[in-house]
Amino acid sequence: MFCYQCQETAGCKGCTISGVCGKQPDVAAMQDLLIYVTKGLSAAATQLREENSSVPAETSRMILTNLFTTITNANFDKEAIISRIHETLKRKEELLSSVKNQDSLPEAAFWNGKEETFEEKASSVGVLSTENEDIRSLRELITYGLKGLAAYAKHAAALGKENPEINAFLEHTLADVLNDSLSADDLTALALKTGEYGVQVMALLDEANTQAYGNPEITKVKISAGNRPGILISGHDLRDLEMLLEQTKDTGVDVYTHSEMLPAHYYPAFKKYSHFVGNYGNAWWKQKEEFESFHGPILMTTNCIVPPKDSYKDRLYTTGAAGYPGCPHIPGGVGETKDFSAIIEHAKHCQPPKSIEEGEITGGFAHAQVLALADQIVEAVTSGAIKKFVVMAGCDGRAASRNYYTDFAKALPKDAVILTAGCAKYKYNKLNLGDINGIPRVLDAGQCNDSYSLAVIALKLKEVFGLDDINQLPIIYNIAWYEQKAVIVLLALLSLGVKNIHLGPTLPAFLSPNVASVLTENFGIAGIGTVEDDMKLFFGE
Ligand code: FS2
Ligand code: SF4
Repeated sequence: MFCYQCQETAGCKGCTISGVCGKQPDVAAMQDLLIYVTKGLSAAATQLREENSSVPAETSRMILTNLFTTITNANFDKEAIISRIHETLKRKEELLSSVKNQDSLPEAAFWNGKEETFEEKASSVGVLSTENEDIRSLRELITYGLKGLAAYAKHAAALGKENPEINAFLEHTLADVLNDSLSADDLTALALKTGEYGVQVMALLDEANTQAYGNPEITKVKISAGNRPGILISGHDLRDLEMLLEQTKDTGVDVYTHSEMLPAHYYPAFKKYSHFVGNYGNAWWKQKEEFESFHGPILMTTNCIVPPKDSYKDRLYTTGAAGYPGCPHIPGGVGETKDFSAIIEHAKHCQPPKSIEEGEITGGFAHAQVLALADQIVEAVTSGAIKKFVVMAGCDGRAASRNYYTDFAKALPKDAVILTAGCAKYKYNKLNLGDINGIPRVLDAGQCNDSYSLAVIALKLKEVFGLDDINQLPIIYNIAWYEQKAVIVLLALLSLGVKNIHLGPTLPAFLSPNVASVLTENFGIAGIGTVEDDMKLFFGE
């Protein structure tokens, strides 16, 4: 196997024996093949569009789910991935039969094989099948960006928001990754174009979320546990949460959020559920301890799954693109109501969660809430009470080097405000960093996709202060990344013209030295140093 798509890749180079995330070589091989056949399906779909034929929405949804399935620690279930390969090949054959001009299609659009050939084929279509390291780097940068884009598009689709233009771009670009005639310059341009669509997809998801559930508002979320049995819901899918909350009403079972589901509490629509009691635990990587002490069933709606311990594996359920062998998967596509009755029954026979923390955390600072506070914020900036904003969005992870972000948050001058989104926040959202004239020093916009809100806020501030360039704002970008949704967020920020983003705790292994240089020269992308050095760099202190 060879995989280097996430920040935790072995030795900052690549996982070759097994994944640091727990992915085994046989699963890695099937993911490689799933990506390959999805590229083939995308090429056939793209050619059909070029011939002015329509592509069924179901095909685009299949492509989104396939990509999401291969995101870091989303799906470890080999059988489920194999069955997706079969379905994709079948769909591709159907599409191919309508394609008139097949001359320009890549080999992937024609390949088909029996299951016994899957492994052999997988060994020739993985990341290393592109020999030139710069072309490989750019192809993977684009592919990972598209995986993140697909995840967000899938969440929007679950709420009835689909944009055929975004799907067509995704499919066209995924097919282009196989196009040998594209030069490094062409691929660099395509990566930036992917970022533009990243902005669009995050806007689409923002619209889907806020139209369905209202605009996030300042909210205090309890982090202690109650005394009734509970279900813990993790991941990012708000539609799944809504269905679970509806089905758990009056059952005597409480619902808690975990990790990236925390921001659900900020939406007005979820506040009407009295059994939606709070958030349990921290970022994804602490789940081994926290799922054990939760005592009740856990529903993973997306990544990030850590291979479960036997002590709670029988309480782990998956849905959507997520999967783990031996753990029940709750089915349901766009527009369908999922049946969570098995999880609810399970919860009734479990002990209540053990409280592991006390108190509350505050969040809900997505764009509408921040813009409602705009006068207060502008006044604080003008008076000098707030001197800098520091965007610390992104992901958390298990590397000890990520303690940098806790130390960095603590070391910040008292007139700096952190803007955050994503699970990166768990490194500092319980530090009680105080407020500036009533404005909390940690403003949590929501999930990683709500980094869109941070961009909207920055663009608004640029307008209010009458600046020509977003980079003239007193904003520092110190972003933590882990998986491929962070890649689309990064490309989206680059497409908006944001410069000098610091990315840590390490730069992506998939950036070849030449591609990294291009990003440094054109966008000022850099890594992180020590907290002390970075304080001097950013604040001159
Ligand atoms: Fe965190 Fe994991 Fe949000 Fe990532 S919970 S690293 O999926 O997308 O962020
Ligand atoms: Fe390794 Fe990350 Fe790939 Fe898992 S997703 S195999 S940890 S590079």
